[in-house]
Amino acid sequence: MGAFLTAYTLILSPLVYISLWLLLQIYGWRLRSVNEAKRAEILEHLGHNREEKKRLVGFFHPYCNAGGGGERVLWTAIAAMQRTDPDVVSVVYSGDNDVRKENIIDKVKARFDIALDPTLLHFVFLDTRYYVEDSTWPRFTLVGQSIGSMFLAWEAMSKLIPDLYIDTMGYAFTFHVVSLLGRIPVGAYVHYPTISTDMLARIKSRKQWHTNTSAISSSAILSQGKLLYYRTFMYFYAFSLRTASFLMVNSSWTKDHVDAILKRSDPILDSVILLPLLLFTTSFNTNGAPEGARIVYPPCDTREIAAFPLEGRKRVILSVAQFRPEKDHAAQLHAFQLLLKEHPEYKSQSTNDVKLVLVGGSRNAGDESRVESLRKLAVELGIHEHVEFVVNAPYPTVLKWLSSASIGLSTMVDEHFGINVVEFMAAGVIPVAHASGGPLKDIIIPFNGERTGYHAATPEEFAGALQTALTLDSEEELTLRMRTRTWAVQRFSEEEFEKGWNASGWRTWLPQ
Ligand SMILES: *[C@@H]1O[C@H](CO)[C@@H](O)[C@H](O)[C@H]1NC(C)=O
Ligand SMILES: *[C@@H]1O[C@H](CO)[C@@H](O)[C@H](O)[C@H]1NC(C)=O
Ligand SMILES: CC(=O)N[C@H]1CO[C@H](CO)[C@@H](O)[C@@H]1O
Repeated sequence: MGAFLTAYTLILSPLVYISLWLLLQIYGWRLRSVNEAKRAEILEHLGHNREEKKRLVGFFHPYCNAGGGGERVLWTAIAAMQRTDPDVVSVVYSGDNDVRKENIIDKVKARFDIALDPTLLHFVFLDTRYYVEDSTWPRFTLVGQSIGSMFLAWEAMSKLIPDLYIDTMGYAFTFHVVSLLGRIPVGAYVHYPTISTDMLARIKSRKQWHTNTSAISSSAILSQGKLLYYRTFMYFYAFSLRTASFLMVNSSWTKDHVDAILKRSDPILDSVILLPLLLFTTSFNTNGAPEGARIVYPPCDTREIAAFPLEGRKRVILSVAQFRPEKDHAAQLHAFQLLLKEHPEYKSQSTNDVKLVLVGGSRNAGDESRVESLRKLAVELGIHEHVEFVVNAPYPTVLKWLSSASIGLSTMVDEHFGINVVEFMAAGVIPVAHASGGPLKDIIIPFNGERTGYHAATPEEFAGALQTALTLDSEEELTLRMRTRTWAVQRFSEEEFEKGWNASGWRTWLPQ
């Protein structure tokens, strides 16, 4: 007990904090004082002479060579910056220290068709990426990875301090390290909140969910402990996000969550935690992102799809979705059955017949058995002769369906985004999607006050929307296809993305 009390008073002692704070200040000051030389050396290495005044924008993206959607955002942003701001050198902090700069640039060109100027791009390779790997933190993953990311950012700042730091992978906890050691402004592009208010609510209602273990959820005490863990984590996460000078998010869904987190208040934790924290934040900018996060949609590559002819489409209702449970393919079959029941003429083997085609990937045995039960369901509903399953088809086959179908069907509830719906639209396929999530808020919305597709929720509404889309007169139909394409291509274009970055105000945070 005595030892415990001593430890506790020690932790709370202002002296401990002040010494720690002093040490950090001295350390940060030392890092900053040797930074000028490092900077000059890098710029010289890139072929810029000393008279050119360059500014460095750092991108924290430890997995920059992964080739996914997050990387497309990163490289599109950097390419745009290189085009419009030749006095800015982009610095990418990457853990891919087994590859060379040229390899990464070549891969970006091959994968995304984005050409990067090597003279305006520098890589800082980090050796401690394992700190943020899942496998390093089998338990307490959230906290483990977050603390790990702080160490990774420490390595980053000890190697080079830029003029502005932008996190593009969702490591909000790194902001503190960067502000404290580098004394520079911080911004972020958030794809997905590290923890969401939904998660907290779910634990509160003590529902079991995907990271549960039966031992934890069966015990009330442990469940309370878990709630406290997530709540404290959320507290620190919100605290980190608020230190950012600007925040961008990739969709309405993410914006809703990030804004909710920014607005969240937790007076109890405030009184326990905030005071010591403030000591470390005196040098921070804490006025950040006052108006909340700004939506900047990631650019979608629609070039090939948007060249498909709009006329001469087959009477095909197309679904493009992995055979995962949440995609709710069964709802598609039920809606289609209703449609055929009300319009038996669509079953006739004439020019009038309508077909439902389900294109999708099957990743594992679970998906496979799902496809089997969907086939059975089609037989039970008596529509199997009008339904075709296209499982694990190569991409050219998917494109062939996109170029020939009339209507695109998507039934997933609360989909965060819905890239398949964007692809329907760019292809000129009239979308009919569930009235929720991204398709409702971000994608199928009026363009110049006119519709770009249909929403539905119940099987009856889906059948009704399909019927409406099938019976448009040919001029109306062509106009709708054209509008839906124009809208999708424009809204999710690189130009719109660049406008969003401009509007984030990143330039105003650079030293003049
Ligand atoms: C935003 O990022 C998340 C996580 O990577 C992704 O699931 C979602 O589809 C993205 N949204 C958009 C609009 O790309
Ligand atoms: C973004 O801003 C830069 C610099 O002001 C400008 O050159 C560029 O055209 C802008 N891009 C868009 C898409 O508005
Ligand atoms: C969603 C989920 O994985 N829930 C699991 C929670 O834990 C129980 C007991 O281990 C499982 O049966 C659930 O499937």
